[in-house]
Amino acid sequence: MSTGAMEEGNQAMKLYSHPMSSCSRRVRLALNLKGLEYDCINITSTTDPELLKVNPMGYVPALVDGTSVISDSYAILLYLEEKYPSHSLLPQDLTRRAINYQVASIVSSSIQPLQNMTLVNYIGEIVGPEEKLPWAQHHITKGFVALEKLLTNYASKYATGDEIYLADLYLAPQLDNAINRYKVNMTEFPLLIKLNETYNKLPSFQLIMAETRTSE
Ligand SMILES: N[C@@H](CCC(=O)N[C@@H](CS)C(=O)NCC(=O)O)C(=O)O
Repeated sequence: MSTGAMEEGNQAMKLYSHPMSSCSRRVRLALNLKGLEYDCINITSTTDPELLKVNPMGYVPALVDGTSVISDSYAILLYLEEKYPSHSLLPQDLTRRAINYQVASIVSSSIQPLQNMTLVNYIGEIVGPEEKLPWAQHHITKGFVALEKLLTNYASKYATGDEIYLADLYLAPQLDNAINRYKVNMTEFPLLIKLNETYNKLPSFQLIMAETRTSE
């Protein structure tokens, strides 16, 4: 049990989540890394009234921490970082910090929304089911080309150094989606493959990724 979580009137935080959601997994990885206890509420419908109360968009994740109700993984991660600074998600160096923001932004704005299952299924309906996979692969590959280049100058053990930072929390679930769900050809991305192998060896990451698999 983390001391931080206990400060809020002894109430563990609540995370509205789904095991297959890469956006939820980012937040779960951060909560684990920071050693914060939380109750995970698995949502099965985006019209669930309980979810709509905490996020009118009907998306996961959403976090309830005492009286604070926050949705959108980026807002949640920054909130957690400021409220519970132990195991910082951001490096001290300002350039490396900015690279973490950039990776987060590429994944959350230019990759994940374009391979979200709702959108991919919609593409299948309006264009044809055979277009679903090529659509997702195209958009993921475009983002990965940029990430592979960007991280060449910054990666070490992890994406931007020898510690796990925000960029890793965005990359790990996105790589998992790309490789295991959308069968993206990764031959152009040796650095991303190496990072993925590193994430897969981390017990806390393994646990969260394994839950994705068992819910499919
Ligand atoms: N920008 C939001 C995106 C949230 C989002 O797209 N969540 C997905 C799961 S990763 C979802 O709830 N999808 C359900 C749907 O598209 O109806 C975030 O980072 O939290």
